[in-house]
Amino acid sequence: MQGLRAGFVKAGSMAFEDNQKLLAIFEEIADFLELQGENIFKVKAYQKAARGLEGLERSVTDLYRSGELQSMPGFGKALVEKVGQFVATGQVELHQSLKASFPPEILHLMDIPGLGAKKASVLYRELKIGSVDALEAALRAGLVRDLKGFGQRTEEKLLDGIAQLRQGEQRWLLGRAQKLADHLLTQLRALPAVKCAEAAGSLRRGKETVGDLDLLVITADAAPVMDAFTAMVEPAHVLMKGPTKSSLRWEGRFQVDLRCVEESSFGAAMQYFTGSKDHNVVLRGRAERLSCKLNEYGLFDCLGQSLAGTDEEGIYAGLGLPWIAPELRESGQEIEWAEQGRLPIRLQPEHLHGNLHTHSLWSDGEDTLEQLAAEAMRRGYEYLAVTDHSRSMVVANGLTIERLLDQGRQIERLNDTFEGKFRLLWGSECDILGDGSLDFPEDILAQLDFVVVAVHSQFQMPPEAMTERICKAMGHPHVDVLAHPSGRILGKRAGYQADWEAIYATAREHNVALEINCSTHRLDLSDLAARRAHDCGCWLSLGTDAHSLPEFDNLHLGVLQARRAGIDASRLLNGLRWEQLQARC
Ligand code: DGT
Ligand code: CA
Ligand code: CA
Repeated sequence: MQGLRAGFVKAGSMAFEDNQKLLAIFEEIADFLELQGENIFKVKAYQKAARGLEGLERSVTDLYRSGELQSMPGFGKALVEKVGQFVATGQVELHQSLKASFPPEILHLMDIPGLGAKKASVLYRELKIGSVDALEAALRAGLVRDLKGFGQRTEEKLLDGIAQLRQGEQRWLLGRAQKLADHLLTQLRALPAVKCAEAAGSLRRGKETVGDLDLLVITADAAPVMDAFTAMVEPAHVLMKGPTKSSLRWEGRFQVDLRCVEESSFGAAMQYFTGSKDHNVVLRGRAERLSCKLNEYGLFDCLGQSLAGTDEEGIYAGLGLPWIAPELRESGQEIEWAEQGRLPIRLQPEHLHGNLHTHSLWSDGEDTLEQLAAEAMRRGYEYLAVTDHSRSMVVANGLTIERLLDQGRQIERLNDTFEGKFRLLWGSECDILGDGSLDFPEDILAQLDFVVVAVHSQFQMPPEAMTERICKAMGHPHVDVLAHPSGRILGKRAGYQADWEAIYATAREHNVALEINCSTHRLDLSDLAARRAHDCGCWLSLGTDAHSLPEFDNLHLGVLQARRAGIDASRLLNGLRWEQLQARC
């Protein structure tokens, strides 16, 4: 049994590593092609394939060998051939040749917030800039501001961006950190000496980015666990190996801490290492006022007798508090809520009855309407809104009016086959144009079941104009949701400047819900902004923005952000049952 289990784990983790490797290669090919000024559709094909790999549970190597890959959406002949090269040699020829034709660090340039491929390629062509350091030197020497399309403002923004990059370089997006944590925990749980393995730290709190992983294991025999853990990376990447604590750098960059604890103090350790620091400081102060002592081993009375430690509930109970969900342990305000019995209901995925932001093959998604509906039903949803892009989004294959109407007819036919058990909503993610008008005329929008509006262009407007633009868009009679309201891309692009209080007030006035976009890269609105919107009386909506079926899973990232914001299902559009939603929209 043990052997079988270990074998399974090995296969599972190899799938993870293979898929991640090829995913990185495809992403780099896309970046290189973009840098070369290649056709955007070619670039998108590689980005799409990379996204496909992200959600894959099986090894891409197995799928290739069994011939199943060929029938997967997004994997045309040319891509399958590249996968074949990867399976045979661990490399992709196109990737190798592209890489050889550029300086080794050039892609890192595009990690600078505010610097896309277009500008990076100008920098390379005109000034032979091929690394972040070289760009910084050129900016400081005043060489960049004279390039066409740059100027002094861009120079300042790029310097800012470089500073941000250096600061944020070490933090990973929550979705990515979770995948790594799952991978490591699976391997740890398979060790005979391990009774239980869990992640604590900011990951457990569901924070949008994670500085390092804090893993905890219950074991009576730490030595083999430390050996197995530190063997997961090359020796050079082991930062520290102690009897019960080790640290390593995953991919040479991202720190992972592992601590072994005894069962009798597991709850205390989970509490302590989940943090946040601020939350812990308040709890410790509370313990002191009760003449107790709280640390990572337990809660102790003044004589040093243990009062609690095995589980977290015991620690909180010993301090006279109900258990506080990890996502709320941030500011200290949650302790007041706990004391007053006002803790929010912890949102659960089962509280949600539908997905309200998805893309199909009709625009830039990977699945047919039938596939989207089947996936939604499999997940127990009552409804799903198909919200493909509108006509201005040419790069995303946005729908013309004619195609939109065609799609509507197809959705109607499909709905007939569901016999009322499930409902596809005919929707649109309709662009908000520069002047606040919408990309489809009102008589068209009036026909749709569900209208999501979003800004996808002219991000740099002055704040007053941006506020007016968004508020005007929300004032159109058929709008249901403002998608990814702030426009931020985590680690890459700050949200646009606007008067958020005015936007929340307008959203409330027009009964437009604000989205918590669940994409790993967005999580927009942020937890704090969502809370503020909630306090201003707005409704919210969790939208996966899924472009492929595995991305339906991103909903759980949105659930975590909603929990952090203290928002329960009663103020979420997709917390409504179908009849209620129908009555509202
Ligand atoms: P991160 O890794 O920057 O995303 O954030 P955290 O919260 O995971 O922080 P980390 O990894 O430095 O530490 C994990 C938890 O351990 C932290 O949330 C609370 C606890 N902790 C660490 N250092 C201290 C400390 O000096 N005092 C207290 N009370 N708790 C600490
Ligand atoms: Ca951490
Ligand atoms: Ca840590």
